Amino acid sequence: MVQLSRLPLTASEITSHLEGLPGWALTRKEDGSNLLVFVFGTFTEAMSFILRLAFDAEALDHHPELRNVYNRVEIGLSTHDAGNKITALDVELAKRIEHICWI
Ligand code: H2B
Repeated sequence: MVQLSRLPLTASEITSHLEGLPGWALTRKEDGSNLLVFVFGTFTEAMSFILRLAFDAEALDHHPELRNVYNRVEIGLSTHDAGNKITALDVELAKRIEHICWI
């Protein structure tokens, strides 16, 4: 099991991590969530992506907020234990999601 801090990151730490995660943005500042939207070719492709990322979420014991409409997948990241702020766990999951995404 990966041990990562569940302490909220500072605004400058988040900004610096986001530099290495193009497309990700801090979009809902009131709860600290990070949101990324992926648009796939088909519904089946979007569902395959969700299923694939479930393995990384389980491996980290850290679970994204997911929303799917047809070929579109929205991913929200925050750490509940840290008052829904962004922590190193969110950054790690975002990096793993980037790694597995094929579009
Ligand atoms: N997912 C997210 N996004 N935030 C959490 O704080 C969290 C989680 N906590 N998945 C985990 C599970 C916690 O409930 C277990 C007990 O480790």
